[in-house]
Amino acid sequence: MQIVGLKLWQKCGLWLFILLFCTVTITLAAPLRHAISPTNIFAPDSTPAHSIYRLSIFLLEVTGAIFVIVFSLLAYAVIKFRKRKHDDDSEPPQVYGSNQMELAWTVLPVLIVVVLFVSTAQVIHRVQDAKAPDRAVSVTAVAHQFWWEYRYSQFGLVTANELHVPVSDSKNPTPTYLALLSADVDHTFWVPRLAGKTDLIPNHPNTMWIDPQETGLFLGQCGQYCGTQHAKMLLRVYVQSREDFDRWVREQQQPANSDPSVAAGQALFVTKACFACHTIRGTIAAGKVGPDLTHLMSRDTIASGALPNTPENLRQWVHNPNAIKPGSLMPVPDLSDQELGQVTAYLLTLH
Ligand code: HEC
Ligand SMILES: [Cu+2]
Repeated sequence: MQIVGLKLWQKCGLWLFILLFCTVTITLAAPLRHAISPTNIFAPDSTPAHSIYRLSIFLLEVTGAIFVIVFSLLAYAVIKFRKRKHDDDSEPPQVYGSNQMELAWTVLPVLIVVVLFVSTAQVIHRVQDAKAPDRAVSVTAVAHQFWWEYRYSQFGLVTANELHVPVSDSKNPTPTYLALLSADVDHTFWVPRLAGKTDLIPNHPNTMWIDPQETGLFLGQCGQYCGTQHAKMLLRVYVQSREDFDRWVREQQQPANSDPSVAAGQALFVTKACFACHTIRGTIAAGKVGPDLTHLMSRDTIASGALPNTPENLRQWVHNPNAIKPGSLMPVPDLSDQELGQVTAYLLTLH
């Protein structure tokens, strides 16, 4: 095949590029479904995510087919009718007013758009209007700058940053319905393997649901720029077997441990004003500005997934939250080294 105006090495380069592009695309796309990315949108694990995944594959197929047809016709015309050496430079025959063709290129695209619209509307309806079965777990998720509060009213417990839900099997579905609220600005709940994005808007309750079919940890991220530490407002969803979930609920329902050996730290929690922002159930601390710390040590991470929950990190955090999350809404506490040790020791008993 000849491409006019290009030198031999340029032609070879062009073909090589096309070949390479195709190979890379195909090899990347094949294992995409199974890639072990915890936020892989091509590995859905919950009904809403499955519906969205199937819809996007359908849309990709339709638009991919259009691309291949249009591109092949274009390539055919460009190559077949290219300028040749012995052309006489006269104007080719001009064609005007073909009703058939004009109808075809108006009606076909309209039909395609209608099909895409209807299939999208169906998925939105199926996800949005699904009724919660009786066995559903309901959780109120409240987004704060820059962390998540989870209220399980039916179990009388509150936790933060790590959402626990039971696994749902298709014969006996136990989906989790989330009421989404915001304490300040607009945030978005987005765990790609479980569902699409839904915003948490002040004074405008939204809802969404998930029915994860596998146990494990599913990760996500606040999907809406909500302030300086938006990037460290991570989502962690722990999907557990029913027994594990029930055990977790029972543990979380307990009031906080009270360990006399850390009384000094517990007293500092009050005198240093921590209690004004944090709740520790079973003590006088009932603040609502920061995360509930009743069972702090049952969590794997602190500061909304920003750090693993280790004694060292906890100490660092209480020493200076701003060093870890600059702009975080926890003020730097005024603590001596000894007091810092005592407060941290107290926190470490909150299992
Ligand atoms: C003005 C309110 C306020 C005060 C006072 C305050 N905190 Fe906080 N605290 C917060 C906020 C808000 C967060 C969440 C920060 C984030 O993740 O962006 C937080 C997070 C934390 C966390 C991490 C919790 C988790 O699960 O991620 C710990 C531990 C903590 N605070 C301990 C303390 C201690 C100890 C004191 C007292 C020395 C204290 N806080 C004083 C508001 C406060
Ligand atoms: Cu956010």
